[in-house]
Amino acid sequence: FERHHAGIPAIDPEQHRLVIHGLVRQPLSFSYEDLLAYPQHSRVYFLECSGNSGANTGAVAGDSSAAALHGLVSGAQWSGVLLSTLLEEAGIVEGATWITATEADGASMGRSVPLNKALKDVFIGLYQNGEPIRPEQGYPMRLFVPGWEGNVSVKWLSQIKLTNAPANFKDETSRYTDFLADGKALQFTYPMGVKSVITSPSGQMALRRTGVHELTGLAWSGSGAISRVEVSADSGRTWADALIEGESQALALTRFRLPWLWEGAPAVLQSRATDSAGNVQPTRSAVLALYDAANRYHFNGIQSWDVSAQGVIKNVYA
Ligand SMILES: Nc1nc2c(c(=O)[nH]1)N[C@H]1C(S)=C(S)[C@@H](COP(=O)(O)O)O[C@H]1N2
Ligand SMILES: [Mo]
Repeated sequence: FERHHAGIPAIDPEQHRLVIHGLVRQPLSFSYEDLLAYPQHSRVYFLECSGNSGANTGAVAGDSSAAALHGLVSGAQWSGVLLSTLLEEAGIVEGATWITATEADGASMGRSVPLNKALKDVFIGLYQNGEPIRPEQGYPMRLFVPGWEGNVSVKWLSQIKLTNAPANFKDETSRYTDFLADGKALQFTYPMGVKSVITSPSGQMALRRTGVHELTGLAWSGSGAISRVEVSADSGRTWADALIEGESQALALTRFRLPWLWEGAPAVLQSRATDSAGNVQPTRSAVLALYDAANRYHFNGIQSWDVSAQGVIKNVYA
């Protein structure tokens, strides 16, 4: 998927610079060519917009597909230069506790990241699936912040400033904050919650015959690897463990499967993921109880697909 707030800028990689400044011993400026010469770090990660699945916070369950409801997420192999490598070269000055990242598109986007996360696994993304990242994904370079809400992975990255406080950019005050029922809002809610969705069969698909069908879907978490996915065909009364495909990797999309015998009766299909930190995907009503009705961000409630006796599948609140 792609998400941009002000279109896709055409950036000449020869002219573009990444400047690292602020609380560093030596401010540095890097061209695209400069960064290509550094050791490249590669990992498979998911990237999810915090608005993903937000439609299911609405009062009425829309008749939508899995892609329309939950498709603001991608999984890819990302490669680039670890920020820790560049910060080591710049020299972090005592007292620096945050980095703030800003960009070269017209969106006036900026995000703040605590320095401990920045030094842990954040990198300057240069390649996606082995090719230079597409203009839509931030060519020539983007910040990539594994497991955290997609908005923090600032595309068309041009500046990183080390500071002793978050900048409180508009994207962390008027937007990307989560409204609570008491009129306050949560700021800096970075990791994406544990989530799963059955992608087949799913909304707007149909079962054309009775018999055994494979239930399959994707699970992911911003707090670790997926350790378990359970599936229910009776609206959460009983659950069975799904098979997790391959070795589940931290902060990456994980495929699950389970055979299911459909004998033609109405059913409600659900999946519930658990991550390696012990977080269990909550029900829709449990998530809604945490926030104000207007909140659309960080919705990770269990998805329910209604299967009619005719085999027609629809999004439903169960
Ligand atoms: N400079 C810039 N960075 C940006 C954005 C943007 O509009 N401008 N959109 C953000 C949002 S809201 C998300 S969800 C991710 C989406 O990344 P993708 O387009 O590669 O999927 O990029 C983030 N980084
Ligand atoms: Mo987003």
